[in-house]
Amino acid sequence: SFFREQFQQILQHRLIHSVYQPIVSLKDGVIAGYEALTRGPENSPFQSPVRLFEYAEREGLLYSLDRLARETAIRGSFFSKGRELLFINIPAAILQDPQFASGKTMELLQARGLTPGNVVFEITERSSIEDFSMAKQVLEHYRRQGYRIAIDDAGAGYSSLQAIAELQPDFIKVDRSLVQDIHLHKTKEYIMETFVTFAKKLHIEVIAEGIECIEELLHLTRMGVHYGQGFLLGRPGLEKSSVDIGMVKQ
Ligand code: G
Ligand code: G
Ligand code: MN
Ligand code: NA
Repeated sequence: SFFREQFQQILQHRLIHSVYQPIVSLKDGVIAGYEALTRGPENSPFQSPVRLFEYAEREGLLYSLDRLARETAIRGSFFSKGRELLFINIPAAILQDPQFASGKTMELLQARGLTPGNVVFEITERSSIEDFSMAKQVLEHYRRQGYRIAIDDAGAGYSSLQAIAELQPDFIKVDRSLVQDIHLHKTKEYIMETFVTFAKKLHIEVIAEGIECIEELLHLTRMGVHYGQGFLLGRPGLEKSSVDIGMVKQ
């Protein structure tokens, strides 16, 4: 079919690229790293990563797309210093496979002057993990190699705090539905506070996603949230960002 052909072309000719969105320290505005976000060919039905990954999963091609996306993310990455982090989304289904090969990941990292310590794998909380103990084992395997782990979209899915704690993440990325207008909704504030307190005790760092306005930024900073991401701080793009938190806050 048309879709199958388009998708095969994408895999075969590597017709995807990554855009990068900054993740910023709310203390001082320093960019801690970038999240890589996959984009398909412009004006194709597969421009959106959601469409790409949904189709790949349905057609049994998730591994191929995931590998290509990770390689593309690393190849296109730019770092000013060796300490910046590259956040890469990993489909939940991949965590069910102990053989989940890192492919050429290590070589590609080295070519960029990076190590696994520079990479954070984002595991979404939205789709519930089928075999939790398997997911834990796979993540443990990654951790031993030096990669870091973030729970993505936290607060939007079905995981309990206990499940999150068991996965021993380095970061919790709180979903943008809880960030949007947080200054106007006490319930969102209480949930965020819970994440901050919980994370502090377990030495996990909190990233607030989807910050779009100053009021949200100020509120989150006052609450002691460590990092922020969102259109206010920087849109996904092809170039390094610069953020002046002082300017933003005035
Ligand atoms: O960038 P955008 O808002 O279109 O992303 C939509 C969704 O697609 C997000 O949930 C994001 O995590 C996911 N996504 C983007 N890039 C990748 C990728 O390379 N791999 C995976 N698994 N998901 C991605
Ligand atoms: O599921 P995940 O958190 O990986 O989704 C990341 C996506 O969220 C990115 O593709 C990006 O386009 C989108 N995003 C990033 N910042 C904002 C924001 O401030 N507002 C909205 N609406 N979307 C955002
Ligand atoms: Mn993400
Ligand atoms: Na997210």
